[in-house]
Amino acid sequence: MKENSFVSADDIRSAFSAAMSVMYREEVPAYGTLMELVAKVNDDTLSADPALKQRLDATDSLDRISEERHGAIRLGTPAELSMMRRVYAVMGMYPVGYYDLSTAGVPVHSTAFRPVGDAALKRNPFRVFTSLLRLDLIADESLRAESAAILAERRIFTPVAVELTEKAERDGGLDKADAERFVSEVLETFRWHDKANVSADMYKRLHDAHRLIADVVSFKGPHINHLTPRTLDIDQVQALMPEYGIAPKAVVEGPPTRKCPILLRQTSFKALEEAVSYRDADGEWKAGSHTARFGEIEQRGIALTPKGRALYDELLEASRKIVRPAADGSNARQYEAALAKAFESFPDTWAGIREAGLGYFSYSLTERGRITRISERRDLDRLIADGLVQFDAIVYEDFLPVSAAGIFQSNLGDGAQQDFVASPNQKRFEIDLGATVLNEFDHYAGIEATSIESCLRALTAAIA
Ligand code: OOG
Ligand code: NI
Repeated sequence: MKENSFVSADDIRSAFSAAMSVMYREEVPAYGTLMELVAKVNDDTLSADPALKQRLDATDSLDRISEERHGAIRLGTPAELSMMRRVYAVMGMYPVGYYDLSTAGVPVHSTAFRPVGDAALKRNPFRVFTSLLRLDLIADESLRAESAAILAERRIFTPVAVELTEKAERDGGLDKADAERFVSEVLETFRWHDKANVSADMYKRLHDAHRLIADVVSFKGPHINHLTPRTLDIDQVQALMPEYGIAPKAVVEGPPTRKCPILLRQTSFKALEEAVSYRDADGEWKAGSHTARFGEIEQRGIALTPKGRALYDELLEASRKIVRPAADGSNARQYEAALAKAFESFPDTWAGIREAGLGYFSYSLTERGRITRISERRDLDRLIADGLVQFDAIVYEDFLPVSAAGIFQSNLGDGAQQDFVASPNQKRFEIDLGATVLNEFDHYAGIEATSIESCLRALTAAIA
């Protein structure tokens, strides 16, 4: 088969993300309502700010601004994780970052499968935050063994999805017909099943051990548990949710509102209680309920260097020492105030963030730089001061463990929080994954270094 008859991985990812959006809106109508609200707030924000509109028009695709940026699933076994990695690869999504959620009382560790190149991100940035259940953190040995046995029995991929993944690996891609089949077969893995795999008794035991264990072990597959469109004004969407009949989580996760946004801010509406049935030993179906699925929104800012990230972590920690956000929202205002206060010491101009070495920037030639040649390489600061080079923030495309924990917690029910001993195990995760994860800091540093190098090269190039 000729290579040029293959559909690009970016196009397969786009088709997949669109199909998932349609499916999830049907499955969770409140998510459709959230999408409407996001589209409205984005429209309002753009009409009120023509400069923003112009900037986004030049750098992003305005017509796709309100589309999904990410989703999340939770897997049960190493075999599921490694097969999932191969499936995502067909869509140009690769594991970036390692997140240990055990410290936050959630027995999983995770990575984000995402497009990595600039062009791929622009075409469609859809990512899936993918967690693997850690049965090793469950104290009850017999429950652990029973869970493992239940998980070993299930098949979360359709035979055709596996076959097409192998075909894509063998041939280097999929043609149009296969790509379409691939998308609809892979979608099956993410579908909701309201008939549990387990009895009501077993569900209760799993649920009592940890709600997340029940969510992973009790069902036929790793249903998508949320999707997340991009909003241009997260505070506004958070404030308007109740008017639209959806209940927001108590606080927005991440940094406070700022002039120069950093990292990632996110919030969600609380997971809904949904009807499910359990299969009892006598084959009878018994009615019950399960709470797992929700809708989320995100707003992204600049990627921070290790130094910037350390400062972020320190300030977040400091503000949480003053006010820890209560699940019922009763101290949300105090928390916001403490957060804003703590972050006063984080520079809030792009130049200030750059000078302090807190963020990653992409450098390019100014108009003057493009028509200027210099005889030898100069210091970057000097080139900026001379008006030859300009800098733009590199957007953070990854996740934040404390925020992710907050999202997990508020959607697992606001009740008792459980403690595990912190036990990050990236080595184990990578063995189970069958690959190493890309270090996100190295990645951003590489983008920055490449942009500097190409400015210097162009400025010192011989004049043609
Ligand atoms: C994933 C939670 C993490 C985020 O946006 O930080 C996440 C989950 O609940 O499975 O999606
Ligand atoms: Ni999320």
